[in-house]
Amino acid sequence: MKIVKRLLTLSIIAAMLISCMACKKKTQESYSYEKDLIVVGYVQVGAESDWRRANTLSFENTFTEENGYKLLLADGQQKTENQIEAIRYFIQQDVDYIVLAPNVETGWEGILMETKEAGIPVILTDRQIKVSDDSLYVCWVGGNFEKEGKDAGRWLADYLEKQGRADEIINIVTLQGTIGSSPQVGRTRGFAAVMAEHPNWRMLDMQSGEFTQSKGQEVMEGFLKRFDDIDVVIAENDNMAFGAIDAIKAAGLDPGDDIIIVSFDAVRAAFEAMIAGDLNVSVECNPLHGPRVAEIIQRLERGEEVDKIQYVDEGIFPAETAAELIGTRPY
Ligand code: GZL
Repeated sequence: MKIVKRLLTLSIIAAMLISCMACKKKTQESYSYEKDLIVVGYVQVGAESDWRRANTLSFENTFTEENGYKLLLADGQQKTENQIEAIRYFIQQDVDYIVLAPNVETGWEGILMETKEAGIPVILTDRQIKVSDDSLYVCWVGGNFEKEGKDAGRWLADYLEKQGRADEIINIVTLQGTIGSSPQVGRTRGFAAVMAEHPNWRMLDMQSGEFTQSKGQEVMEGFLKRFDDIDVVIAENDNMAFGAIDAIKAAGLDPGDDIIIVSFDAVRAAFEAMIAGDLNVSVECNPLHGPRVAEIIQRLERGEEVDKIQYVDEGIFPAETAAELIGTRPY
C-alpha cells in the first residue's frame, strides 16, 4: 500500500513540475521574439475623454519597439474590476513592468500584493491610490489635482473682481469627475479651499458627470431645470464642459457670458471653445506621461533610485490667451 501512495505522490509532484515548466516555457516562447525588448503592461483607465486619448497616445508613441519596448495596452473601460483583471493577466504574462493609471483611489492592496509576490515593479501614472504600504508601487507621476482646484478658484475670484462682482452672490454648480478618483477628490477639495474664502459664493449642487461629455450634458440639463440663476459651472474636465456648453445653449443661454465656465485639462478642443467664446478658462492637466515613465524605467533598469512622487508641469489657460497659444498646444 505504502509503495502505491509513494508512487502517487511522486506522480503528482512530477505533474506539477511539468506544468510549471510548460508555463515558464510558454511565457518565454510567447515573448522569445521580444528577448531584447522591455515588456510593459499598461493598464489604462479607459477612453472617456480627449485627455485620456492624448495620454494613451503619449504611451503608444513612447513605448515603441524601436525604442526597445513591447507595449501591452489594457483598456479598463472606467471599471476598476477590469483593471484588476488586466493586472492579473500581465502577471501571468510575466511582463517586466506594469504601469497603472488607477480608476479610483481605493481597492488596490490585494492585487498589488500579487504583483509584489510576482516580483513585477508597478509604476503609477495619472491618478493616485490609497494603500497602507507604499512599497506596493515604485513611484507615481501625474498632475497636482488639489493645486489645479485651487488655481481654478483663484482664477474665478480674480475674474469676478475684474467684472466688479467680487461682493455679489455667486451661484455655482459643479460637474465632478469619477467619484473617488484622485482628480475628482483633488479638484473638488482644492476649489472648496478657495470657496471658503468667499462667503458670497454659493455651491448649489455637485454631481458626477463621469468625465464624459454625454453625462456632463445630462447632469447640466438637470441643473438648468432645478436652478434658474446659475452664475458659474465648475467642470472637472473639458469634455464635461463641452457637454455643459451644449446644454446651456439648448436652454437659450450664452455659455461663457450668461454662465461662466471653468474647466480642467486644457486639451485642444478647449482652446477652440475658448476662441468661440463658450469657455472662460481651462486649468491644464498634462497627459504626456509616456516620456516621464520611460525615463523612470530606464533609471530602474540601471539600478538607480527614483522619486516616489513626481508632478508634471501644468499651467492655466484663460480664454484671452487661447487664439495666440492654440498653435503651440501638444495635445
Ligand atoms: C487627470 C485624469 C482625468 C482627466 C479627465 O489626470 O485622470 O481623467 O482630467 C480624464 O479628462 O478622464
